[in-house]
Amino acid sequence: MKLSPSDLRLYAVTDRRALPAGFTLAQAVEAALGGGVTCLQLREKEASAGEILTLARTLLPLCRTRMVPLLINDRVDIALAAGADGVHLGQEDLPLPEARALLGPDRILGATAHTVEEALRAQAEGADYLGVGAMFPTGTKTNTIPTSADTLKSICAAVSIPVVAIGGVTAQNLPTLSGTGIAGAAVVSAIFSQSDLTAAARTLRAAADLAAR
Ligand code: 3NM
Repeated sequence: MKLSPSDLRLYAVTDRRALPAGFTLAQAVEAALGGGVTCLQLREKEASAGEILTLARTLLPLCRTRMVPLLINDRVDIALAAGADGVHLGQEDLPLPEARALLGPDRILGATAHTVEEALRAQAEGADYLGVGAMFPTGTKTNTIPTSADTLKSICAAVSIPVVAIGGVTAQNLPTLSGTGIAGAAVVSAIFSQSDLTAAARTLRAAADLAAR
């Protein structure tokens, strides 16, 4: 699946620890997809490789039904084994050139960047899109690097690949990022910790449609 910028409009990143009681991840993802999520990243930091593979194989048909790309956090090997659409890699993960060589030209390669320099390097090394953050305070990830809307705007202007904002994004604060040039927003808790995931995704999708270029 080749990435189009509109696929990044509302990018949901999973975290089973955030789910309301009684939800399986598959149920939560199905509900979120129903609210207009356009891209899904499987990010389960405490799961084993085998568990992540099983989850990926469970989520892939749900995503395929809606033509939503499924990306795997950190693990090129699991993405390939599951037949997922690609990966998202941080600055500490497998270097992008090696990841691109393993993935081939057609799978999606996403990278995290915090500066214009990192963004340009990631683009040169084969990234299809960038995640930039943390834009707002977040309790979901520790050791985030606070990133300003000005830096986000500079990164969007410097690269030709699409950029998504991540970190503490909500439907309330997303409008403050309009005009930065983002293709969309990536969220964990603003969807996956909500009791009505479909409604939460729908509200965020409307905000993302307004804030994206
Ligand atoms: N990456 P929430 S912040 C996975 O700054 C991730 O690179 C970040 O979760 C970064 O939407 C983050 O609940 C967590 O704030 C985002």
